[in-house]
Amino acid sequence: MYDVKKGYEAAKEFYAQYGIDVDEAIRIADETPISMHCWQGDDVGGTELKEDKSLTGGIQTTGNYPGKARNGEELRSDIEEAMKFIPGNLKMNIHANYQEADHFVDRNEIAPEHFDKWVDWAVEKGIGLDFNPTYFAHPKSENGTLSAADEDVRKFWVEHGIKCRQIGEYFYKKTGKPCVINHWTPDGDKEVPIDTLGPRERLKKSYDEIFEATKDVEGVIDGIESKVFGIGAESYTVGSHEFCMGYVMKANKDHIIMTLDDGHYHPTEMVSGKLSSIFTFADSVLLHVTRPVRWDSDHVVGFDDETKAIFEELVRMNKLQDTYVATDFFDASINRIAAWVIGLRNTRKAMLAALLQPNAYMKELEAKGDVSARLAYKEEFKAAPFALVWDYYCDQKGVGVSLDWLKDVQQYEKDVLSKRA
Ligand code: RNT
Ligand code: ZN
Repeated sequence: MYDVKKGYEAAKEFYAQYGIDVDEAIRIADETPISMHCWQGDDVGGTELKEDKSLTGGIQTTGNYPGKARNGEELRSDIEEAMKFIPGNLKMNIHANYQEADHFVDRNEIAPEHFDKWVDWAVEKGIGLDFNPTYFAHPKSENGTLSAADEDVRKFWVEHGIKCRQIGEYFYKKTGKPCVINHWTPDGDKEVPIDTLGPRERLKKSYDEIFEATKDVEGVIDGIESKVFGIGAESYTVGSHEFCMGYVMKANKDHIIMTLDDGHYHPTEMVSGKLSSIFTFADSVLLHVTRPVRWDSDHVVGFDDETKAIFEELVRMNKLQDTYVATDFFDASINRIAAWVIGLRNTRKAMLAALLQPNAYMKELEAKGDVSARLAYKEEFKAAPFALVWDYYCDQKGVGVSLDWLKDVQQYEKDVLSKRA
């Protein structure tokens, strides 16, 4: 191993030339919570006691890498293993289909106690819990959920949404940390329907009913997630971007915010390009950080241009502290723990990299109209000695410098994952 401390000292000097305080950047990146999604660990399968675990709703995991978690215990043990190598403040993000009742409980009947194993675990670790209604992978989700024309089906899912907000309040009360709930419905159509308005009016009505019935719950924030298309629903998505943005803005409630998933737009449309427009009208947003490859493929988050651009935008707008950052990817073709570690480390990396830029100075240059210097600075910093600061930070947190984590994850695979049928 190279001299990490020495590297950090050199980088600190480099950044100081541009008025950048490396330690302050580390502190902010370290304290900003990232909500780590549980569903990477078992390909979104969930722990409900039911036979058919097939994933529907137009999302898909591909790959059949051995060793996925088969129950809540295994999943939490895998999460703990991944967490050893992820620096900084984390929350745990679970889905309603990760309930652990000792018998089958349908989605409209879930209750706080069905999640007590997660709650006890989170409390013991001192971390917050976020939540997601599971409006998919269910026999009643085949012809729409919250927008269904069948009134019994629509009501069933409204009940599910209501239960989820009550459970969110329970998480808040138990952990002492607000619970961020994300509402995503897969509702859509393979062809453009003749009636495109009706389903949207019903989706609006359903959200209104969920929020009205639970208006007294405390400590819950609700993201409304839009999407452009899903597999099998290529032509029409009820909860489109315009629908969700319209809903959130019109609701005009502090707890109802937009969720932006960077896999949910046309391929040349970037979340980084949308954030300042949204922050013009809203106080906070929920981010689903993922990596779309040609479609909403939910590849493991990369330390790529768009991920970096998203965090640069947030830092430059001074909105990082007003953004709920959550990961959302599911790769079944590689070691699932490695997937978590790589994706979560990259998310944190992009955050730290954004903080290690001469943002204040570039703003000054821009205000003066010196656009040539602005570009020169922007480009120069792409090759700044960021990795030296990142390594030092990881060293300080004891999460493994560079690729130190890899051999431990491989060992865990040998000792634990490979023994699972
Ligand atoms: C689907 C959405 C949604 C899901 C999770 C599992 O396209 O991104 O957020 O990935 O709820
Ligand atoms: Zn998402």
